[in-house]
Amino acid sequence: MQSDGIGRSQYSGDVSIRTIPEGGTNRLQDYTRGATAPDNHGNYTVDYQHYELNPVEKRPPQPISYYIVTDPDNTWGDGFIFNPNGSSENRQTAAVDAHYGMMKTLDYYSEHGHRF
Ligand SMILES: [Ca+2]
Repeated sequence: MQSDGIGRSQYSGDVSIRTIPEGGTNRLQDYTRGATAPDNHGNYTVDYQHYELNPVEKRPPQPISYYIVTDPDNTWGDGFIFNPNGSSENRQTAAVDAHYGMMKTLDYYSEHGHRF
């Protein structure tokens, strides 16, 4: 399954973003661009905020856990400047910019003869 969400980005205004519905919510995952492995179905955007440091290699920090950004109503972010202490909606705004930037970057390379 697939869907198109509304992203309220900080840098590009309101944009259409590709998402995948799953389990009553939506994953910030593009079903048309990027990875094609059977369990991936396209590139996704993750939040590393709550990563844990690998105890053996604390320099540089190595993210060892993350979660894919999800949203129940498929409208993402608040469009305001990112605030690290902001609301979950505001955190989504940063994810929208990352996800939309990935979409546009892959489109650029595709249009210029590169394949991904
Ligand atoms: Ca929402």
